[in-house]
Amino acid sequence: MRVKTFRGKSTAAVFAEIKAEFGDDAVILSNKTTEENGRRIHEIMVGVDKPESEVKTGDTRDEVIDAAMDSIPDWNREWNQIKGHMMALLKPQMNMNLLAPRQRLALEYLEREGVDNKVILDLFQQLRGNKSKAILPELEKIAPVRPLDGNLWKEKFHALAGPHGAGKTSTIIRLALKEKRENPTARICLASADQGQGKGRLVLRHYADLSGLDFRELGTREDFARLIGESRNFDRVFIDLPGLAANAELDGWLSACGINGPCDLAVHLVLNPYYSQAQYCAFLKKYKSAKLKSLIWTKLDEACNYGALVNTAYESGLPVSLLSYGSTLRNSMKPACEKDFWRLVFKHQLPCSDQEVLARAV
Ligand SMILES: Nc1nc2c(ncn2[C@@H]2O[C@H](COP(=O)(O)OP(=O)(O)O)[C@@H](O)[C@H]2O)c(=O)[nH]1
Ligand SMILES: [Mg+2]
Repeated sequence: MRVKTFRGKSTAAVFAEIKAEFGDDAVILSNKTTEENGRRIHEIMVGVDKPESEVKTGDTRDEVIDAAMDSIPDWNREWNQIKGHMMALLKPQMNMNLLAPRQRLALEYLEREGVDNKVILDLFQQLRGNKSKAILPELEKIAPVRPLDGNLWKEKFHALAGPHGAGKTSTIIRLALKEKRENPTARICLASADQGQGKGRLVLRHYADLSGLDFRELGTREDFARLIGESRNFDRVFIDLPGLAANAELDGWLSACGINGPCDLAVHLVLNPYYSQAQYCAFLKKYKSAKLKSLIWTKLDEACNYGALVNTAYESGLPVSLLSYGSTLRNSMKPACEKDFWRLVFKHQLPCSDQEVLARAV
């Protein structure tokens, strides 16, 4: 269906325009009145099933843009077909006989898990002709881990970014509780830059109060400057960033807050394993920044496969730092390690916290 928006001074005028162009074939999709520079504008969006060639198109700026927008889905489909054909051409070059049965089974498994063809081809290149080569070291190069454990990360400020509802606030609370448990004298500050309507800020404050942690609100650039100024009072500061608006990007946002410079900050991107591939691409673009240092995967318990973890590591070049696998705040998160990561991918086995291992042993 082609979709086109008509605008005019009165509904009658707009309908006349629609009738002149589409006759009785148009379906009204929306009809609204807005104000622009004090003038009322009537805007009607219609859909029509006629093929493009039968539809009269004009050449005003708006009409040209409308026509271009209409053809995007076709262009997308065409691009996907081209990619599919390219992969189909490359695939036969992947002579599986050059691999040992073990290597072949692993690649076939990863493909079924949703690991992208690009990654599979890359792995094939590394393994071909060397049947004794183990696949795991190659995979570990593609998806490295760097556990978010105090000692490994020198940065004092750790900010969690990511889409709304990804699990940023919960992860910050888990991180703070873990750090406090392991090091009761640590001076930990929780800071909320999420000033939206959601409950995240209140929840964070509540846990800070309950656990005797410092809490700061970060509403303005001055708040960020103040927090950085008092950083020597803290051993670790966890910052809860808001989900960014549709047209905002992390780098611009950090600059606006004055923290994109040489401050002691690592940002971690919190993601869930069941977004679409296009969505991951969009997130990696939106959150691209020199300050972005790792990927945190939450809601692993809600996924049915884990190819996305491998694909996102491959595309971003970032290590995985944390794995979270339950909606509770305790016993639901673990710093990433290679063993857990690949058990998750190959066996669908969720990580097990040290406390759980202990509890089972007793
Ligand atoms: N099942 C499951 N739920 C989680 C996990 N992590 C967080 N959640 C839930 O996801 C919801 C959104 O989490 P929240 O931390 O508020 O997300 P934010 O908007 O990114 O701050 C909450 O209901 C959490 O309990 C997880 O690992 N597994
Ligand atoms: Mg939140």
